[in-house]
Amino acid sequence: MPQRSVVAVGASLLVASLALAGCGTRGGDDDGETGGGSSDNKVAKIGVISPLSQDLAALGLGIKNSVDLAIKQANESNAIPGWTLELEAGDDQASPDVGKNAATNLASDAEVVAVVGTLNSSVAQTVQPVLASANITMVSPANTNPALTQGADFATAPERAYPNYFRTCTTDSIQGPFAARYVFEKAGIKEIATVHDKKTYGQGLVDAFTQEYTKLGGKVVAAETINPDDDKYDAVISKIKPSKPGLVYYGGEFPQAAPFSQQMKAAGLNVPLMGGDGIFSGEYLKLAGDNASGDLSTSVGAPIDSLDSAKDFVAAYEEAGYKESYDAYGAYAYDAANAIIEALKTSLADAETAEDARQATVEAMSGVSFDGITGAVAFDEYGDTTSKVLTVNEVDGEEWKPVNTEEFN
Ligand code: ABU
Repeated sequence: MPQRSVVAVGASLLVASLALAGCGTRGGDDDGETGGGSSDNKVAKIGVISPLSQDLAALGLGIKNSVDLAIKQANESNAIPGWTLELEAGDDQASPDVGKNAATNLASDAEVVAVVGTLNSSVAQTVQPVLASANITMVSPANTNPALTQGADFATAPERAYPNYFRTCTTDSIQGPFAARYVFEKAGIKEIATVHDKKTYGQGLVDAFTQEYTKLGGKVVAAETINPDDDKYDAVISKIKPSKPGLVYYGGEFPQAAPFSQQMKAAGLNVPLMGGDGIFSGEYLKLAGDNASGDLSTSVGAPIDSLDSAKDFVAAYEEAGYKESYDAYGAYAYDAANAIIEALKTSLADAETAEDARQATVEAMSGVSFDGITGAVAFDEYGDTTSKVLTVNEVDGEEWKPVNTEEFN
């Protein structure tokens, strides 16, 4: 689970063997990590689009590192004979415009056949059409807004939005109600306030939570928004406080949620802040401070460190010596990369070039099905994961402690 400390780093035999495997290959990604494989091989690149800088970099770097690990392991095992896979990472800075440029750059590289990303649903909205028009497969480990797969009318008339888009995380149509049921039924909190950051993810998550919570009989006593560029929230907190909510449900990410929680408590609004997977990061713990104990988040899937299936990934990630934690989405990014690699085993088999294999990769993705480290990896008719497991986590001192893991029905 995300903790305050970064995953331990260290030199290792694995890294040494990977470095040897990389001798004689061309390239590697732009930060000098090697791809492995044979020098006679053709090259196919898997792109990453995620925030590698700015305030969501902790999550974005965990995604990039985990894809890097999957690529290195595939090359080491010669998973696709005749081909060497390389990573090409683009920094979207969590900005839709920057993300669109990163997608355009990757699409113009004929060796790019698929992309893992994005982190932010709002960034996915600008990246999806660019990659779709280039027939490049896109697999997000983190986007949870339902419209990305099922279209704007996802609640009433779902329709596949893009044939090339898939995700290994569940959606907010499940995450919001899952959180609402926990708050109303398990925590017994019958009156809450909501706050969101007006972004695609935050607003959609609060809408999904509110719909289920009120259906259950809960009352929303205040509904406010913040500006994500602000860092002082006193005005919003003073509007919420007199309504005496038992919890504040926050839609958005940790860089704003953590100071919001801290400022709530400082203003005497001593109730838990609860958010979605966008606050489930070790960075939340660092930023929210000592009074965050009791705050809650949901996260997609079961806790990674509780899964036997993820033990080898956790060990290999630590062995590889990445500076940053795999954090909330690393395991899902690793499964996303391996889903792409499974599809590439089919699409690259008879391809002359990576570009030739783009459309065949999109088509092969629908048939991908394997036991990933997060559970079964497969996609439904919209490109959504078939997994509906989520976890509620509670801040307990210096860590997020899982308190309830369940499959959503
Ligand atoms: N799923 C949480 C953060 C990423 C997003 O915008 O969907």
